[in-house]
Amino acid sequence: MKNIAFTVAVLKTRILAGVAAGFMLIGHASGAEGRPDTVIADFEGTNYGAWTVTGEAFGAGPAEGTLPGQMAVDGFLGKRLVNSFHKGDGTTGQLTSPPFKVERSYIRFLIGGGGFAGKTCMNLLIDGKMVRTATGPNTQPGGSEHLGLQSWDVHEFAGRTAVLEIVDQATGGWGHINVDQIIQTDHRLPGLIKEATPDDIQEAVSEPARQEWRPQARDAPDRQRENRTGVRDRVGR
Ligand SMILES: [Ca+2]
Repeated sequence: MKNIAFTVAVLKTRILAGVAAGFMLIGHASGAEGRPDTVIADFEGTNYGAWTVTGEAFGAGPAEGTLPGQMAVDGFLGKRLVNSFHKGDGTTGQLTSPPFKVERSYIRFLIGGGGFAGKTCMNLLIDGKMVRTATGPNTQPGGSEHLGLQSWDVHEFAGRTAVLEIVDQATGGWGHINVDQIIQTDHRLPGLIKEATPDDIQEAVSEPARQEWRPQARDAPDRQRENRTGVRDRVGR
């Protein structure tokens, strides 16, 4: 009996470890009512659709990845992304979304490029007033063109009409912004596991791993291997 109890204890430990690993992997941390995510923009079209564009920096439509003279861009989803490096860092401009209704607790997106507040950024406006902003990670020479996940808690704006602005008003080094895959979701970002409750873990276990929030390297198997080991291509052109 003792051996059986010991075996059960080991199994429980292993199951819990597996649950924790799976939980971190799929990042289901909200415990919300399970409303499906909605896509605000995936920037897969050849033009910006209902978004309005000003200036030269954003080009005529989403870029197919890296632009001439730019370090290799990765971390975006699909084939295209917003990339304001058209004609280099010296150009400026702005992309503005059509109005949309805030209908989930979080707005989540991929962002990279310059890290200059107010100058290389994406802003959320409610009634014309900026209520959230985000930048890329880079303010110094070097760095990386990798897009990373960021998220805003917007539950306090539920039901309100919002507008997104993607801004490039910087002209020096890292004077550009990259954005992709903007969604509304009830799920918190992966990485907030410390806030998980037992209900969250149960939810994570009861649902299959979701694929849509694993930004993939674009195509090349060797690039995917690099991503798995955390090494990024930092070679300039
Ligand atoms: Ca995309």
